[in-house]
Amino acid sequence: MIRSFPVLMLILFAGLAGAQTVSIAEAREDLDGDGIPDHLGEILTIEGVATCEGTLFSTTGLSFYVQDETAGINVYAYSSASPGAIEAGDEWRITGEIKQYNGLTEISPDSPSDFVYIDHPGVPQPLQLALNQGVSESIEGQLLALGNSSLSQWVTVANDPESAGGGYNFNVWNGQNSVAIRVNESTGISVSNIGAGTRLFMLGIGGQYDSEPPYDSGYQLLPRYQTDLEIYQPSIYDGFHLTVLTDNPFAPVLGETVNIEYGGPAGMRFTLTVFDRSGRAVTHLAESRPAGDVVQWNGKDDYSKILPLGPYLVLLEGMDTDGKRYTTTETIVVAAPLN
Ligand SMILES: [Ca+2]
Ligand SMILES: [Ca+2]
Repeated sequence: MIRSFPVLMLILFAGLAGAQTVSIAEAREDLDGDGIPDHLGEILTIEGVATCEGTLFSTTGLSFYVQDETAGINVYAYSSASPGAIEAGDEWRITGEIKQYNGLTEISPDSPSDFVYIDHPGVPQPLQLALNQGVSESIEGQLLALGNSSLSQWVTVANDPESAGGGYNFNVWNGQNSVAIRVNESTGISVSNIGAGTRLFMLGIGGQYDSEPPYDSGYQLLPRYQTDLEIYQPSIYDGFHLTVLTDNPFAPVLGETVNIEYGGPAGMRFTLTVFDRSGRAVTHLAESRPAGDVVQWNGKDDYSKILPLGPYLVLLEGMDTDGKRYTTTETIVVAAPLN
């Protein structure tokens, strides 16, 4: 009897404290991998820093994102649950039901008392996406940087923004990976100066809109502010050209890569293909892309196999706005490591 008393007290205190406080990664977890949060329908408490204002992604209530060191999550609530102004950089303790909306994991408070202000540590540094990396489940809900200004590694807009359901959609090329961008009208961001070929450094929150199980696609980047779309105008020679920027020969077996720059006049579309000595196309580095770019080639073919040693021909084809075709080539040698 005596020994059980502290246990009973603990249970009582846990009850008084309300829902269990968990890390955001734990609130989001999907250990059985079915694409549905394991804690769906449960009431949990998290603590996180807001990466935008509380109403930024909603015209009627609250929709914003918070993150801790483990992960990020969407906070979604009716305006009746709002505790007042929520500023970017505020840290809050938030209690709510774990929900999912088109693949997006949410925590949904239902009264102002579900929010407890903690502090104002400021907006955390964005997570830098690597070249060729896209948005994925583990980084959904987090503030992300796409394109790296310190490396002059921009992303290129693939198509003109299209108006769709309260916002605009377009895609950008991050190296070989096409990333969907969703500009929500509620943010007030204008896309009038964005078009196919615009080069950008971007910030935004990892989002998802996928209407069908298993909710493993439809990832998007959600810019928050006009300044999250930083237009970059590098001084690239605008004559039709193809240049190998890094060491050639290179040794892919050592993890070496080669950077290839191409470009030409405004409006031209570019296709960049690597051929082996027998004239077989082994990899496609760019297909009808707008605007010049720098691509990184890892010496692998389209099936991610490292190619045999030897010379390879890189062919750049440009198609101008009148349908006139231009071509030029460079030779790149896949080599063995020196020893
Ligand atoms: Ca699950
Ligand atoms: Ca998701």
